[in-house]
Amino acid sequence: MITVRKSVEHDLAMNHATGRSLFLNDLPPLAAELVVHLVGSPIPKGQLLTIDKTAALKHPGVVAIFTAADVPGALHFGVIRADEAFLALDNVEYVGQPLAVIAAETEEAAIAAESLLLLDLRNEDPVFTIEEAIARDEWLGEEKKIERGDCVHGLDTAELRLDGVLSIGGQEHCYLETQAALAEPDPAGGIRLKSSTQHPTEIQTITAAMLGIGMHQVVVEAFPMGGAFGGKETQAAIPALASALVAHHTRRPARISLSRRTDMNMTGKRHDYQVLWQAGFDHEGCIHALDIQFYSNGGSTTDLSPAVLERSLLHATNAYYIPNVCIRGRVCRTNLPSNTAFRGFGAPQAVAAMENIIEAIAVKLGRGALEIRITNCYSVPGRDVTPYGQRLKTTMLPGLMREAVERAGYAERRLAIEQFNRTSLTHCKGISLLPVNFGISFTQTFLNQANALVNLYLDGTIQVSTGATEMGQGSNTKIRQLIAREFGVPLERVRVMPTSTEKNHNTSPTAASVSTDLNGMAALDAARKILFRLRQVAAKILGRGGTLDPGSLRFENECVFLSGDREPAMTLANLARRAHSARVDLGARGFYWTPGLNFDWTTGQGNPFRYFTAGCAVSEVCIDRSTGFVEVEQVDILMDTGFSINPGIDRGQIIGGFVQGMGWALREELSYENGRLTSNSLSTYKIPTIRDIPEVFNVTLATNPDPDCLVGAKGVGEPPLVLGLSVWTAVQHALSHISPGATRRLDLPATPERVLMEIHRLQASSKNVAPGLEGRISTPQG
Ligand code: MTE
Ligand code: LUZ
Ligand code: MOS
Repeated sequence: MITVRKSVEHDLAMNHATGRSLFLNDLPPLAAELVVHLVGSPIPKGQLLTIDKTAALKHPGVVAIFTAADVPGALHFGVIRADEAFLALDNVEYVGQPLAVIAAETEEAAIAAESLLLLDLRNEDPVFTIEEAIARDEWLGEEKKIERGDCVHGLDTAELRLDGVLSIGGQEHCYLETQAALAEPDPAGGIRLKSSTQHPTEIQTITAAMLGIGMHQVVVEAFPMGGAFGGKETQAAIPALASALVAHHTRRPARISLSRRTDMNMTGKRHDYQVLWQAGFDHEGCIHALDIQFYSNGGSTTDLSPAVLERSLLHATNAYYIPNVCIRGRVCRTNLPSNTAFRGFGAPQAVAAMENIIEAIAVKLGRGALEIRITNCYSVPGRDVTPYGQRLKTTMLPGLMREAVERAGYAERRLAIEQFNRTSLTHCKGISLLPVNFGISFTQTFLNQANALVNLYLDGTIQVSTGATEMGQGSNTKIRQLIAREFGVPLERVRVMPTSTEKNHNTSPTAASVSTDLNGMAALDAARKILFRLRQVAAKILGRGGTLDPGSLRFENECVFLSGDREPAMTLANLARRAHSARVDLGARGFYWTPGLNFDWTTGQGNPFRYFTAGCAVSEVCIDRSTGFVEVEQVDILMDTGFSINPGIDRGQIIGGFVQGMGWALREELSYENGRLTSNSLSTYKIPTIRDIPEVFNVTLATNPDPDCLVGAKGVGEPPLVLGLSVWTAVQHALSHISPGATRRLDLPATPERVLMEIHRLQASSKNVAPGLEGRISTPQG
C-alpha cells in the first residue's frame, strides 16, 4: 500500500475545481449575526481630530460604531514590533487605514452609515517612495549587513567594474478569497474566531491582547483558505480584530469579508525595492567582488519587513559564489499600507538584482549570460560557501543547470532564435536559463517548531491535527499521506482535522515553505509514540513466550504482521481495541524542532537554513516590437524536490509559483495617486490568466536526496516563484539583439510600456553606434 511518493489527489481539488468548496464567507449566517464594516482613512497622512458618529448611528440597521476609544485592551499589535494601531488613535499613516468599525444588520446599512460619519482630519506631508523616504530619513529598523572578504579591495583590483540601479515593483497577492473573519462570543466570556489566516496563534494572541483577556479565552479556527500567498501571514489581523471587537461589545456573532477593492486598497503587498550595486569581475566573467545595497518600501509599520529584508540579504548572491561581498539593506517607512510577506519573502527581489548583474556583465563582455551563470555558480569545495558562512552540503546546482540546458534543447533553440531575430522586422525573441537556490527554514530560528495531535480510534481510523493551515498548497494531503504510511493504512482511514488553537498551541505561521516539514515531523513524532505503545501490546498478545521483539512487527494493509510473515497476525482495529482494553493511551502529542540552525545578525554569519531547494527554468519569449508585448512561448523547469511526497501537488506548486512570478515580472503593476491605489481592481491590475500560460510548459522533478530534508521531500511552495524571473531575463536576451553591447535598464515589472520604451531607446542608441542598422538585427548576444 503505497501512500507517499505518489500523486494522490489533493484533498480539496475536486471541490475547488467544481466551486463546491465553502470558504468562511460561504458559511450560512448564524442567528443574530452582524455585518462588520471597516471605515478607512481617506488621506495618506495626518491627524485624526474627531469622528462624529451621531448621524451614522441613527441610520436604520446600524447597531454600533467603534473607534480606538472602544478598544478595551492593547490598541497596537505586530509580530516583530507592536507598532501597528488596529484603529487609528490620533495619527493616520496610510489611505485605507481603519478609523472605525461599523456593526450593522446589513451591508447596505453599514455602507450608508459610513457616508454619514463626520471625520475631522488634518493633512500632513506624506512620503510614498523609497527615494523620498531616504531623503527624509524615514526608516523602520536599523541597517542589516552581511560581509565576506574585502569588498573594497576586490572592487579596486578587479579587471572590470560595473555599477547600476534597479527598481523592482511590488505585487498584490490576489488570493481568490479576500480577508475574512467570523467571531462568536463564547458563553464562558471569551471569543471563538474563524479566520482566513495562515497564522492562527497570532490571531489568538492579538485578539486576547486587544480585548484585554487571556489567550485561553480565545479560540481561533483557521478556515481553509482560498489562497493566501503570504498575504494572510500577518494581515488577517485587522479583519479578525474588527469582528472580535464587535462580538465582544454586542455579544452577537460578527462577520467580515472584505470586498476585493477594499482588500486591494488597505492590505500590504510584496515590497517594492531599489537596489544599488557595484560589481568587480574579470574578462572571463568571474565575479570577484559585489557591493549591493537594498532599500525596501516597508509601508507605514514594521509588520514582517525586517524579516523580509533579511531573507533578501541571505539570497543576495542567489546561486553564485562571490568571494568578496558587502550586502546591506534597510527598510524605508512610507505612508502606504504596511507591506508584508509574499511568496518568496524578499528572495525574489534579491535574485532579480543578482540576475540583473549577471545580465549586465554578459552585455559588457559580449558573452552569453548562461556562460556567466555557469562560471559563477556554487560548485566545488571552496566555492560552495554562502556569504554568511553556510556551506552547501550538496552542490548539485551545476549539474542541475547542465541537465536543464540539455532537456530544454537550449543550444539549438538559441541558434534558432538568432536566426529568427536576423530575419524578423516585427518580433524579437530571447531565451534564458535562471537558477534558484532557496534556503528552507524560517530565518528567525525560534519559528522552526511545530506540535501535533494524533488520535487512533477503536476502528483503526486516525485523526491528525497540526498547526498547519491549508491555503491550497496541499499540506493537509501530504501530512495525511505521511501518517497513512506510518500506520500502514489507506489514505481514507486518515483525516486531517480543521486547524485550531484549541488542539495545537503556540504555533508558527504556515509559511517559509516548511509547513509540511515541520508539521509533518511533529505528526510523525506523535504517530510513532502511539505505534511504540501498540507494538508493546501486540508483542504481549502475539507472545512467543516473551521472545517477540516489538520492533520486528510490521504495520501494513491495516494489519500487524510478524516479521517475515505474509499473513497478518491481527488487524490494526483489533489491536487498537485490545490496547484500549489494556488501558493504553491511543492518542499522542508530537513535537518537532529543526536542529542545527543558528544565525547571528550582529556578525551576519551562521546556518539559517536546514537545506536548500534548487531548480532551474529555461524560458523563451517573443516580443512584439511595435507594442512591447511579451509572449512567453516555452518554459522548461527542472526542480529538485528530493523524494517528493506527492509529485502531482509539487507540479502544481511549481507551475502556480512560476506563473505568479511571471506575472510579477511582466504584467502586474501597482499604481498610486497620492497614496491611493488606482490599480485596485482586476481590470486595472493584470494578473496572468490562462492565456498567458505558455503553450509548451515542461516540468521535471529531480530527486536528489538530501539527508537534512526533514521528511525526505524538499519544500517547494515558494522557490518556483523566483524562477518566474527567467521570462524577464529572456526579455533582456531578446533586447540584446536590438543594440548589441548597449547598456540596458529594464526595471521590474517589464510591462509592455517599459519594454517598448527600452526598445526605442536601444534603437536610438544603435542608430548612433551603427547608422543604417536601425530596425535590423546584428550580432546577437546573451
Ligand atoms: N499554494 C496555493 N495554492 N495557495 C497559496 O496561498 N502559498 C504559498 C505556497 N503555495 C500558497 C501556495 C506560500 S507563500 C507558502 S510559504 C507555502 O505555500 C506555504 O505552504 P507550505 O509550507 O506547505 O509549502
Ligand atoms: N515568514 C517568516 C516567512 O516569518 N520568516 C521567514 O523566514 C519566512 N520565509 C518565507 C516566508 N515567510
Ligand atoms: Mo509564504 S510568503 O512564507 O506565506
